[in-house]
Amino acid sequence: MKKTDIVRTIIPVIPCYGVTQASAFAPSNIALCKYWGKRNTELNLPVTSSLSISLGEKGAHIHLSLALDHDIINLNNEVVPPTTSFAKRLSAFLDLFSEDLHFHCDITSNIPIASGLASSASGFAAVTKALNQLFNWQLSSRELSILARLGSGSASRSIESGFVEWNKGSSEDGMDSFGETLKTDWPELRVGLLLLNSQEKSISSREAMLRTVETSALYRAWPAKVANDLMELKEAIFAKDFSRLGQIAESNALAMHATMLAAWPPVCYSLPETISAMHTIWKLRAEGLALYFTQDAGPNLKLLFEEKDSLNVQLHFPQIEIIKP
Ligand code: 2P0
Repeated sequence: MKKTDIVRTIIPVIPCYGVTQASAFAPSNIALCKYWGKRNTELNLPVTSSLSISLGEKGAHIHLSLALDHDIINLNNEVVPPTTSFAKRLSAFLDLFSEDLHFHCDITSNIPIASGLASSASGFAAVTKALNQLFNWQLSSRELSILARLGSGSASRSIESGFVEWNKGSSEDGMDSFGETLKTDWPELRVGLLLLNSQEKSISSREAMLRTVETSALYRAWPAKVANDLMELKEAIFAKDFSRLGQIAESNALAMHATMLAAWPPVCYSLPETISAMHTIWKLRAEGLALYFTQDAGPNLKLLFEEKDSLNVQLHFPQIEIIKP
């Protein structure tokens, strides 16, 4: 099954013009229980479900209009050369909706690009929302999440906000694999972006995921770990049990990185400064500070804590950017 089959299922008439330009915003999201591994690489269908928290006003704003003869992509007011992998992926995504049309995409991300958060998730989700307006498709959040997933898996969790669970689904066409908000909030929760290194990553998460699934003996244990973490994480969220949430999120991230270390060739996103920050966090926690971390496909950490500890956390990590999700 191809991506275009799914697009045709969701959008029967292509294209139907709405307005001549459209704007949309989608938040970035941080997974507390990670998506790592696909059962279908064409449709970005995951092996496991995952759960994230969206980052409030941090994310991608997009302005979309029709262009004459080729796609024009600007990121933070700079032209993205069409030969870059980001431009190629975005153009391929736009082509799913109409090969005859071209688009002018102005993307503004208000999150540090080097943090690994200005990534594909909020970008593809925002583009999907803007297309929905431009062509007046009037799609539901579920349909938008399925379409955004075709651009990037984690984008399925950036259509809605708050705590979002991406249910892996089981159908072959992935029509039951989309993100949905949990009906609860947690105003005291804080995420701190800890930028440790802004070098470009040595291997894309897409490639690293594939390699892990294919070669890592530890990956066999991953689906059971996720199923258990996901269940406990939801209990912790509904019970507002912060230390339980922190513990599960940190353990889940470390287990994901362990599966990558066991891949061949090994994938190691951590740098010396990453490990050093982990030890500082563990030391502070042993001294009584309720501080946890999660790590994605890069060397930077995202700290998890509650509002009441913000000053204390900032004292130990003056460079963090604190986000109220
Ligand atoms: C996540 N990551 O759950 C995990 C944790 C990175 C580490 O989703 O190939 O850019 O486009 O589906 O969504 C990053 O992978 O990959 C990711 P594709 P994506 O947030």
